[in-house]
Amino acid sequence: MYDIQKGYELAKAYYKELGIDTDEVIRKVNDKAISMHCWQGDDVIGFEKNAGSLSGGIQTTGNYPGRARNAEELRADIEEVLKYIPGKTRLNLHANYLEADHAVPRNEILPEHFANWIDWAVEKGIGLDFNDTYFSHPLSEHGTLSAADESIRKFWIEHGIACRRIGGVFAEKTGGPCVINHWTPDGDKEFPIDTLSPRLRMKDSLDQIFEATKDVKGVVDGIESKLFGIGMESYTVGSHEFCTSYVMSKHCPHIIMTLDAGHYHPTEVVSNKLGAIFAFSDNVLLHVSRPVRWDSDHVVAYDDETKTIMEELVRMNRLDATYVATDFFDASVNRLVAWATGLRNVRKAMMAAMLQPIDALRKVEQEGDVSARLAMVQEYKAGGMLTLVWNYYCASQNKGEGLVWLDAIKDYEKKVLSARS
Ligand code: RNT
Ligand code: ZN
Repeated sequence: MYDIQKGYELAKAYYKELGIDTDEVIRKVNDKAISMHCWQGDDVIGFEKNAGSLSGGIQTTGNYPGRARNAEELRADIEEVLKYIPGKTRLNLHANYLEADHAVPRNEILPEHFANWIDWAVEKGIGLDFNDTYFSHPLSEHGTLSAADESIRKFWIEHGIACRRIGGVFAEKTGGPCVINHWTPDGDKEFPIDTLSPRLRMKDSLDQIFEATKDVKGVVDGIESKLFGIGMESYTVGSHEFCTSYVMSKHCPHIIMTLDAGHYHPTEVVSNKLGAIFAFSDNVLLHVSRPVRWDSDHVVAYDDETKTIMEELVRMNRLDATYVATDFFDASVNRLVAWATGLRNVRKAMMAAMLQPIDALRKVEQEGDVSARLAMVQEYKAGGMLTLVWNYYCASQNKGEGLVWLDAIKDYEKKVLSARS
């Protein structure tokens, strides 16, 4: 490896000329929390005693050996992968990752079913976020919060209520806030005759959940929209317009929009929406993901969209106002490599956004010098000396510069993962 310290000094001098303090950038990048999704570790299966197969229009493909089969294995994998993910990392749990020695109906889940997760998170100093699980369940096949069958809808309202109560305990025990994401797969393969009634029911269900849990403290609620799911290609109850309208109509600081990078038309991008949403909302929850032709939940790449999302947030000065969470599931590669690659990419994109002379760019724009704006934006696109700063940052955090971490995870695969059937 080249001299990392020397490389950093050179980069520091380069960025200083652009008016950028790299030490300050590193501090900011390191302090920004990213909520790492637990479900990359076991292909979104979870640990319910009566767990069925994954449903709800989402799919995990691949059967790479070494999947975590229980919560202990998942926690061990998370501990391992966190060694190679620099910066503040939270853990994002789904309701179906509960631990109990018997099958627990989803509307009866309690904080005690997450006691091991809470103890572990407190011990490690990791913040916990949460998700209701409205999929992979026999009662979710004909709608959940929008179900026409009132007893089924009630069941899922009770699930939502139970989840907000659990989130409140997460916040209290781990020093919140706990961000809960509310996503329902409800939809239809064909275009329905009645597109309004399911939405009125969904609206009422969400209202009931919030009303019944208004005493819960420390919870932030993201409402996640979607364009379509597999098997529900024609109609989604929780569409972008529905969720945007719901959030905006509530005028409630803790109810915010969740924007998943994979949930829009192929030419529609989240980076292009953020500015409009921040004109009306103080906070946003991001699901950083990567769609390939459809909402395929590929591992987050260091691609234009991930970089542009971070650029937008940094330039608008809204990164702190954004809850950043990852959401992808790839079972075709080593699951820890997938996690580390995706999480490192998110943080690297943040760093890249901060290593640009934003004040100078803003100045030429304000002066109306559109030619200089064009030339400057292109000049800094190549990334300057990003890798030199990134490697120094990873090395100084002892999180593996370059690809050092890859060998370490391969070693874990040999020693631990390969022993799993
Ligand atoms: C599905 C949504 C949702 C899920 C997780 C597992 O399309 O993106 O966020 O990925 O709840
Ligand atoms: Zn998502």
